[in-house]
Amino acid sequence: MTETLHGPVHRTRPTSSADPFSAELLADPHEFHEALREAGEVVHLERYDVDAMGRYDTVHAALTDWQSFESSAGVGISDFRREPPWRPPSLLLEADPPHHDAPRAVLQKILGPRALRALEPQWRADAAALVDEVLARGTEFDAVTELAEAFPLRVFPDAVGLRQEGREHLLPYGDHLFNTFGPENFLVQHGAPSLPEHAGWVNEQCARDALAPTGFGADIWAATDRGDITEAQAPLMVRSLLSAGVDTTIHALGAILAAFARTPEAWAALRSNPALARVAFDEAIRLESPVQTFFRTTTRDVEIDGVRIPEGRKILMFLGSANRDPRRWSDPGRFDLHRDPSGHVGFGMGIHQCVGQHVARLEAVALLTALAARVETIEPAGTPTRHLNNTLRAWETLPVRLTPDR
Ligand code: OVM
Repeated sequence: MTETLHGPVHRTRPTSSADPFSAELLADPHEFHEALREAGEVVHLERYDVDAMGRYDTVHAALTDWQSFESSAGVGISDFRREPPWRPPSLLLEADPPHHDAPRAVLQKILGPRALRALEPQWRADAAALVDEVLARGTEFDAVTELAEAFPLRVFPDAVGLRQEGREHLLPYGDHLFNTFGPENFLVQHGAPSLPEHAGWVNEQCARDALAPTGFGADIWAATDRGDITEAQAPLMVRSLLSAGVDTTIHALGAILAAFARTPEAWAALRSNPALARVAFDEAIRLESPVQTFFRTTTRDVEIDGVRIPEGRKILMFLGSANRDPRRWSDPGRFDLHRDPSGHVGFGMGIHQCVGQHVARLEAVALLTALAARVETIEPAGTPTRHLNNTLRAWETLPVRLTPDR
């Protein structure tokens, strides 16, 4: 910003008439992301009268400044200060300190690396069993249903302690929830009629007596006995697991499998060094950013690159664009197991950074290790199709052909 005798000079921010929630841009966002990054640090999206950030440094800085860019007004386009939220706000995602801190600390422990070590042997065995079953049925199949969905659905609901009946509600609930962070477009309208049955089932599973005596759900309720959280908070925290823990990991696995299918040299590298599974997971999250966007809301007038953003503005953070910003990443569109993807914002950054990422990473490592031990090559067996969602980058189908080890 330049000071003059008349006071500060503010630049007007660049504008865009694009609709990032249109079918066209959801299916293929990369050119739009590039235009957004080139236009400037902050770009006005005329269509929704919100501001947007697409560069890595800008997105990273805003995500780590929760005092200026709050989550409590909702991380979707809807401003909770003006419109009532469609469900009680999440105590984690849609909260800020101080309210955010106790639920966060409790979940961080329950979902942390130390706690997950107890689950790891079983999850690795489950992954091996799944891969054996899939290969016994044939070598050409849809990797979305047979692997990316099948594995999380095999291990995660059990780990939470959910009953068997009704688990089919999990995916449509999550899909609709992630649509509702965007505008009320064709995707939200399509999902709205069946929402009550899915949300009804999900909410019922959050009660203490609906959950198994052991598992993540029971662990959350045990925290009420210690007084770490209240009994009113527990069901909403279980709801967070069921909201954020299913679709996200499924689409992350889809992203990984798609990346390997189109990058045979990466599969060969993983085969000769299975320890690359961890970096492959984070590199695929960077490359595909299963969660593409979240909003923040300014709590004060902020100035970025000479542009003043008033208090109370919704800012759309393009995580997927930041994760492919050539200012930060060399050859960003390449799936490269020899780069260091750490620092990607695919899990967010700062106090809200994904509390379930160790769960997701363990699921991915277990599945990839099981596949790498049994499968020589993985290749496309047809054209994959996109599943459109206002927030998630997802595959609808991912036809693959595997060559099993002889
Ligand atoms: C929650 C929640 C829901 C959706 C996503 C998310 C990515 C959290 O209910 O806490 O984080």
